Amino acid sequence: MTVYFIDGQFTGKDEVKVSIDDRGYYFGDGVYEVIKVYNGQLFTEKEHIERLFNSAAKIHLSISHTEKELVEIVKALIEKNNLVNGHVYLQVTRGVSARQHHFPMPEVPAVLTAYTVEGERPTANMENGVKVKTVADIRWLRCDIKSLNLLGSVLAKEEAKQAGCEEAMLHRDGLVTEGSSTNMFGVKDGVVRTHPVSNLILEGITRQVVLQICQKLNIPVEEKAFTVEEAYEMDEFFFTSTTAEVMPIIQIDDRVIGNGEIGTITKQLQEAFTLETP
Ligand code: DCS
Repeated sequence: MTVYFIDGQFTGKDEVKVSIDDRGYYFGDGVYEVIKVYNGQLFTEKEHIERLFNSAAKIHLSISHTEKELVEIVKALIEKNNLVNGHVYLQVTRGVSARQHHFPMPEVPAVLTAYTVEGERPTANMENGVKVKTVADIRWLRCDIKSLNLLGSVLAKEEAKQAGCEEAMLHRDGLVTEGSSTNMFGVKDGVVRTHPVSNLILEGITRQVVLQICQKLNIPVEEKAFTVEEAYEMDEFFFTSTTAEVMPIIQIDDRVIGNGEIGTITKQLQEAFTLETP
């Protein structure tokens, strides 16, 4: 049975007790992270833990552990669960308090939950490419926070799934922002294009790794929003995330991208990304 970490203790899944009054349950009042594990080793954990603390600070939530303690807890979970390949899920909520919108007064401790999930690289999709569906981005205006409030993303992903697509490509005022749980990239005339970092997207860690790889490989990058129409006309397209890595997109709505096969730059980035992982 998977070992969980909750309320300062390691425990079996069946023994995990969550209060009905947890603010995560009532309001989605908390933040989370997903960190990938390859061959028993964490990948970019420093960046993920740092983003967790940044997200928490943006919602005025104080985590009752240090960054170092969190890494230790995560490493202990990997060991206790004998996790080889998969990911660690971490969430922190604003604690347990009778339901009222404003912050608990007096303050209550934040509740940290963490556990591991086994999973291999999505190699079939990485080799064949996937389809995405354009969906209006109805989320709030603080998408830079990795908040537990995911209803906008949940509805978008479901709409994409119903249409037989792997992911939703979100657009706001005609401009592509990101995916429901991924960052979106196009390639046009050899230039990699993606939405700039702002309140409208989550600054993905995989996005950062990919942009660093582009720099190393001398692939030009333009961090500037593009329209859905421009997306249809890209030579290549892909999305990135911790679990999806560099995922080629071969079709957006009913429009085939390029010649319907994985693009050469996408392939180059996939290969370089794999070399970065433990
Ligand atoms: N954009 C959104 C809205 C996300 O939720 C995520 C991560 C990303 C971009 C990509 O960020 P990373 O590269 O740092 O993963 N979503 C996580 C999730 O909910 N499951 O897996 C990753």
